[in-house]
Amino acid sequence: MEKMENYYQKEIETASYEQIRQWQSERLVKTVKHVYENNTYYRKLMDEKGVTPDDIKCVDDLHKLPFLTKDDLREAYPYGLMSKPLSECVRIQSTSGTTGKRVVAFYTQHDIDLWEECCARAITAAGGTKEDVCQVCYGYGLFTGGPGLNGGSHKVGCLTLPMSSGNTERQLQFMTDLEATIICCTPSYAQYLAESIEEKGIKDKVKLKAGIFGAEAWTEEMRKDIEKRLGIKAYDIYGLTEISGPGVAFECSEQNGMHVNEDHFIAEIIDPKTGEVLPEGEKGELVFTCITKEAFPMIRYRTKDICVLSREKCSCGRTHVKMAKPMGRSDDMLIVKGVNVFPSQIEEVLLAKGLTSNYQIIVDREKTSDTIEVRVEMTPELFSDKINELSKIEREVNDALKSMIGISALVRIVEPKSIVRSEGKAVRVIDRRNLYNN
Ligand code: DLL
Repeated sequence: MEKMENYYQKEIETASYEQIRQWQSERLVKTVKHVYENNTYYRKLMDEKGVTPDDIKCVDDLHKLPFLTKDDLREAYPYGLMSKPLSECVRIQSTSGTTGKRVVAFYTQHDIDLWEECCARAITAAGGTKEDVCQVCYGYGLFTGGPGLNGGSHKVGCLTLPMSSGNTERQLQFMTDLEATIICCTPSYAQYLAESIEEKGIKDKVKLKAGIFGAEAWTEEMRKDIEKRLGIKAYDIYGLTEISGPGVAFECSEQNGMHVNEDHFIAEIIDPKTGEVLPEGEKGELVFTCITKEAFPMIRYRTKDICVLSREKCSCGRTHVKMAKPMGRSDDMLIVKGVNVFPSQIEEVLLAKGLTSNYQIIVDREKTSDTIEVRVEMTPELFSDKINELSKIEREVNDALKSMIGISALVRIVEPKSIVRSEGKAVRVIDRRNLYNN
């Protein structure tokens, strides 16, 4: 039987490759001209590189343009990268960053409408319709998660529960009393909610069918865990404040990579060291160019997310390029004892060994030697059964970590619930070495 796929904007989402390229070319030319004429910061970057809007005739010319980085945003803070007068902007959003200056993004009403449409595509791809009750527990306010999915949910016509993050008691009360069918939050908070539902013994009152999870890295193992415990389908959603917020890319029924909304954003993969554009299928840093935004169109913005793009045909019928789950960040990758370590690799080992994804990685330096400690919670069942065997399990995890990442870690299995839960993004890594000049 052919599966039924729902689209929010079918013609756009299933357009031919040629059509997408044509939109991209036309919109890129227009955006570059708009930015050059209205944004002195970016104009200077283009002048320095010796490129003018006339050099940009189609999407193949993209590589001629200079990159933008978070450092540029900091330098141009707060208004330097705006391409519309303040009087035409209606909103700002900002990153949750705790170091240095925050990133502030500006939106016209047109920018907000398009952003919300991107989120509506994601909700529809997860099976959302106007019959659904959509509980949004991403933070509302400066963070883009709440406002973006709230707007998308309105566009789809769902009854929207604008819960924001935190207050788990109240989340569960609304979830059960109003019979929420779709939930939007970070994957780590979804696991916390699942834990609380099990504790309260209210699983039979939960009517969820789908969840839209993003804003932080999560593994396939976490997906399986969340799907099983909440009895839902768990979909990934990706985005970043600089480019708009959630909905830059979203997962479809295939649940195997996220379609980039290519009518709004051009994706490239570059070698993070040389800046050279890499061919499809190669792993590198993800770079986005906004081609429909007015107030804050980032051109060739380096995300620092390490990723792979694929144009393989997708069974959902969508034609837009897919990005894999980000595999780490070119800037949050840990270098411990000279070895590159991604927290997601450690998580994979922990879950494969039957431990939970409630863990913390503590990196420190004793004299000149790096140390890495992995604290991880045991499941409640295993903890009581195996309390005498803890050191054996710790050794086993250590061995598995050694073969995965190539270095020894001090593994400490701790009591269930002893690692502080987050209501937003989980704090996975504590790097006490302070190797960066913040
Ligand atoms: O996290 C936007 C968002 C909100 C996305 C809600 C999805 C859902 P920022 O706070 O600016 O924006 O953080 C952006 O978070 O560069 C990635 O490193 C990471 N990230 C976002 N989504 C995912 C994901 C929002 N699905 C940064 N998987 C990005 C892995 C993600 N990492």
